[in-house]
Amino acid sequence: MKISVLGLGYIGLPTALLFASTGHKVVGVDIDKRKVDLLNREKLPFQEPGLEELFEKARANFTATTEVPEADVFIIAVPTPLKVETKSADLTYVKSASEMVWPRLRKGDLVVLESTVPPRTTENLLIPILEKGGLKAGEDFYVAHCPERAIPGKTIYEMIHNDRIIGGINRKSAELTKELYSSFVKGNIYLTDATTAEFVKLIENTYRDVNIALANELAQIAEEYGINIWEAIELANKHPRVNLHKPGSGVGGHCIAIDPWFVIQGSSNGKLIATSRYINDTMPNYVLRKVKELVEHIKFPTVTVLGVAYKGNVDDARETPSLRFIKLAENEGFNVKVYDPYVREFDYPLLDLEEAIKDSDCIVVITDHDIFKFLDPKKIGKLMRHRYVFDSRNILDHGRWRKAGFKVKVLGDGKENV
Ligand code: SAJ
Repeated sequence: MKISVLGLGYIGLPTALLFASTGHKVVGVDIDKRKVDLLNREKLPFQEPGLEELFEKARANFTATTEVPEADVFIIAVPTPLKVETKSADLTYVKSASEMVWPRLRKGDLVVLESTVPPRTTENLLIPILEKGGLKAGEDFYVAHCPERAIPGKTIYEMIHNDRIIGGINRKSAELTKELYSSFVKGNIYLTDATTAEFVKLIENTYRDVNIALANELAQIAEEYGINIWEAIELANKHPRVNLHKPGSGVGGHCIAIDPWFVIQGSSNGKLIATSRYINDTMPNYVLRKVKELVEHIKFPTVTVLGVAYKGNVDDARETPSLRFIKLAENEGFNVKVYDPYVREFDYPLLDLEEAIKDSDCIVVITDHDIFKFLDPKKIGKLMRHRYVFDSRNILDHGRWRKAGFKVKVLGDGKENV
């Protein structure tokens, strides 16, 4: 098959290379000329475990370009960001990619939308554009939605091994897509209609968001009762049908903090989902309130934020709760210094550890990087002006920090600051 993949980002590029590595001829298309040039010079535009090796295997069957060529299959894997003002999907890129595809469509071709989209996007937006040339979807050419489910950091493994949901606009579209993806997918492939597939992808992430919000609300309630939420959750999860998630400083990333809005944007329901978004989005406010209690006697305190990645052990700071925390803290007159050994690009200067903790009054752990567990509180304490630490992810060895003279507060531990 000749496959054209539109959008060579975190999902599009690995997808294109997986198809190429199984013998298909793949042309990757991106509007970013710099990225295209880089790929044609055999360099990768970003890092992901296993991507180098995959590129090596796929190279003979892969080229990149800025123009959509004729092909048997078109896969659209462009971003669908959130429009912040309206809390709805920005479908500009899906539209422009489809506009690039229709002039190239021939009878018998297949178009697959991989991008995460609100329900009915395939039916109401994609198909009308693709039919502009006079060919009829479902008869002259085929269309399906095949959302990715891979987690950053394990993208390639999960693309191959996770189960897939494929939603066709008719049975033939779904079956053709299944046959195609079977060339590298080892997980089960389940077929449904396009709108259901769109919905399924979104509700998976909504499930996570709502459950994290529940954990965050319970952490705040436990705090009021003087109960340690971490112990309580561990015990509750001994129940065979309970799986409470972890509380923390909030939810970031390009999926879980966004997809729930796509579920409710076209619905008159969605109170629980919107409230969950609100709870998770305002966790940085709660963390700041608790930090303020900790350092209330210090005038113009300096706090050190540990971690700006949206989750532990990754270098990705998109939608990170740390940014909100920092802005709120600055508004309160705090001096904020930031340390994250993984993240390269951020809105605030990223300092080295020593600079970040020097003369600081309080350390605030926002991201659960494993590396923070190995910090030496004795050494750190010596550099600080006051020894306070707020652990929003419950990852530090608190006994050790207390022994080094720190006052330690853990989110939702139900204790006075000890
Ligand atoms: N978090 C908590 N408490 C928890 C779990 C996570 O506060 O108990 C926070 C994390 O710190 C992070 C955020 O939630 O800020 C999301 O992290 P994550 O690891 O749960 O998810 P993502 O965004 O990296 O990837 C998700 C995955 N979806 C699900 O697990 C349902 C992945 O499978 C999807 O493919 C991906 O979104 C996507 O592309 O939609």
